Amino acid sequence: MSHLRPLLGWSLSLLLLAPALQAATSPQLLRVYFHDRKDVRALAKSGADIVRHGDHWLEVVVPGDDEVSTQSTIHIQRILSRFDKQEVLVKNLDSLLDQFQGRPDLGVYHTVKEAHDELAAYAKQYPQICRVESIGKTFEGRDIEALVVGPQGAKAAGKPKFMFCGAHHSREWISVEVPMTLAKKLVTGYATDPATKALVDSRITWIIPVLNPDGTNYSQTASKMWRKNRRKNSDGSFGVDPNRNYGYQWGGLGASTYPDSDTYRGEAGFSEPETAAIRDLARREHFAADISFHSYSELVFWPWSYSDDHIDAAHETLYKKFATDMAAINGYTAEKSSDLYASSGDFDDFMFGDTKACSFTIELAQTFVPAESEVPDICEKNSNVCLWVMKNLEDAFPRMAHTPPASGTADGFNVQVTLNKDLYPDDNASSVSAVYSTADGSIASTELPAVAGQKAAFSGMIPAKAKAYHFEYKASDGQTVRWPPYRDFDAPASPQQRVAR
Ligand code: 0X9
Ligand code: ZN
Repeated sequence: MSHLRPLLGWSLSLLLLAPALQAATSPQLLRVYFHDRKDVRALAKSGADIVRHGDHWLEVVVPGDDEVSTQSTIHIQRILSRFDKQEVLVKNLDSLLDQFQGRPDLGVYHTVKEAHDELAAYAKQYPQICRVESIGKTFEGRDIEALVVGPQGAKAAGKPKFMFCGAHHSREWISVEVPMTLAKKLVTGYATDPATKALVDSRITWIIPVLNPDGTNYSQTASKMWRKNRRKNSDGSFGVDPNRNYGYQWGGLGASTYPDSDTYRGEAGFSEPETAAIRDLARREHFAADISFHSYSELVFWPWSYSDDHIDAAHETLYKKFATDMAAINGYTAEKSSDLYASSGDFDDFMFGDTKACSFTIELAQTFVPAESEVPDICEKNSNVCLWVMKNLEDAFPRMAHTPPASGTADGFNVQVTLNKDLYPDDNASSVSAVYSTADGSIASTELPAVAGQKAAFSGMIPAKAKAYHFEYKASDGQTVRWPPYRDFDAPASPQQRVAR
């Protein structure tokens, strides 16, 4: 058919599109085919919600009249008419949720209240290992609730922190279920599973199952395909897309300026309570790694979203490896977030770009609200991805590399460290301290001088009385860097083990 396109493409596509779109009072799911990625970019820019893609096709939600209207929908329709073939995959997306007709408890899905009640019950039953914290209040006065799992009070100091959240987008109900499953696994597994206990005792995990409770409640009770939050915009329309409102590279590609669009970016970066809450939390807590769950597409994304530009090669190599490892657990595909289209103001760009967290977005499932029977499997696999992140990414982007003790005497053992100039090209230090603790609990340190003729390498001997050690140096910005950030290395046990092999 491709040779006919120049003649027939436009008129044919307009004919095909017209009836479906003109009559659209319910949200529809369309599949459209493209040849030129310029059209995809234009579609993303128009504020269309592109949910899934192949090499030459993509699936897009065309909003219903009762959700968003006029301006943005007309614009989306105009761009869609450039695509030369379209299929209506789901004529009325609301009907996906007919399975919950007359079931206000939404079956296996948590309503917002059920999710928050469950977090409260965990905090009551397991106060030694979790608490509920509100990280902010929404327009409708709901708390944005987090379950903070791990040692509480003073015992929390110095532990690596992780964050897992769902429901940036209201209709993506499955994204609530994965964080809820993780919460359940951590708090109920504590008493019965030694590996879970070890993980909970050594880490702080912020679980925010419903980041956008106003929108999620609206989707669950009123307008099923609702995506955004519930801000009342200046033009009388409702909602800002929280995943276009983060203040890192806000206002660029793939985010709409139309308030009634499903991807409306808001009036300014962090104008919304949901994104401001995450901003304040993340800047305060300094997460090592995090995941934001969405649906759907079965993808694991790494930054950047805002641009086709790549992050530096050293970080990207690691991101790609981690995302691929995660995708091996849930069976999804790992890709750079902007691979099909760029979208600005999103969560993981902010988390990585501003706070340096190793941050991912996962698109769960093959539809917004999978059948109830599919939910346990999705939750099992993806909560396992969270556990993998907690186990493996406390030091995702290490500041240093360490050559383990290779030689020693009765007096001590030799160590060598190298600054990780690939990941941190600006890092410099004139010397590095090895800080060690001894059997009697005292702490001491010894200076490791630079190795002659080598770039950013330092070596020296740590005394035999050391039991555990880490390294510290003053970076060029005057900050003291500790590496590894959250733990110590164990010193070799005996002089024999310190002798060169
Ligand atoms: O558009 C979004 O915010 C996410 N997709 S969704 O269908 N759940 O709305 C994707 C976020 C990642 N960004 C890009 N792929 N550009
Ligand atoms: Zn989403």
